[in-house]
Amino acid sequence: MAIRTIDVRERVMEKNDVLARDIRARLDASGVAALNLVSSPGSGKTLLLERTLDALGDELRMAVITGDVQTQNDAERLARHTTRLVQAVVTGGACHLDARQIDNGLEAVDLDDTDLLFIENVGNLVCPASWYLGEDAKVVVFSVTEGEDKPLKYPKMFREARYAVLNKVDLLPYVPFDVDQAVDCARRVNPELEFFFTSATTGAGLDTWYDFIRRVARSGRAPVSAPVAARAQA
Ligand SMILES: Nc1nc2c(ncn2[C@@H]2O[C@H](COP(=O)(O)OP(=O)(O)OP(=O)(O)O)[C@@H](O)[C@H]2O)c(=O)[nH]1
Ligand SMILES: [Mg+2]
Repeated sequence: MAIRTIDVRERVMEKNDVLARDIRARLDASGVAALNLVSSPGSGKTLLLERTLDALGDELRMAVITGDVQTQNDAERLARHTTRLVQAVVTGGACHLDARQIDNGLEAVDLDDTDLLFIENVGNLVCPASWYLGEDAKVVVFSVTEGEDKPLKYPKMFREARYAVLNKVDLLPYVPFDVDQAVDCARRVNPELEFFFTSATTGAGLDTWYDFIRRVARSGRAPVSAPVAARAQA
């Protein structure tokens, strides 16, 4: 008898990418840029978004979809910094967001009344790298307490990202962390990576980040990474 093997994972990913491209088309039609923030747990994604909503909420129309494995804590935190709806996705154990969840989240977002969509992915440096959500770009956030070699240990995430935020620079006097070495590790994996150096607590480096967010929101697009571009066009 012939044996038929089905690569379930591949099929699931294909289905995801089809839906993600549909999301991308809808975002494009409304001129909405989307940034997908990815990181290990606790690098500072939510605090960075809280600060961004505070700083730019009067000038830009920003929508947020935030994913967590179990709680809605991040959505509740973010909702205190915007008058707009913050969509919470509880993945119930899954270590990443997928396009279906973004599609559901967008049902409540008026894209014609939006300049920029932020997606805060589940804190995990592995799984979210494989999932295209229709974003313009992944922004990988990592912090000075995590070690310089994270890009080499989790290369897929740093390859998929177009932007890297090195956060918690306020802690540099207290931890042995070599910034040049970290940047070098990241650029060895992805020479295209554009860096921001921030402290979401003190505010250091945030003006440069805000200028970038303004540019992305006003142009309705952000330069994409090569892997994301390939998936968007497949
Ligand atoms: N010192 C310092 N602490 C920070 C900075 N940014 C975030 N934190 C702290 O780091 C902890 C985690 O921050 P979050 O913003 O919750 O991190 P996250 O990436 O959203 O975490 P998950 O959603 O669980 O993956 C909190 O206690 C923050 O106050 C920073 O720039 N400097
Ligand atoms: Mg968070």
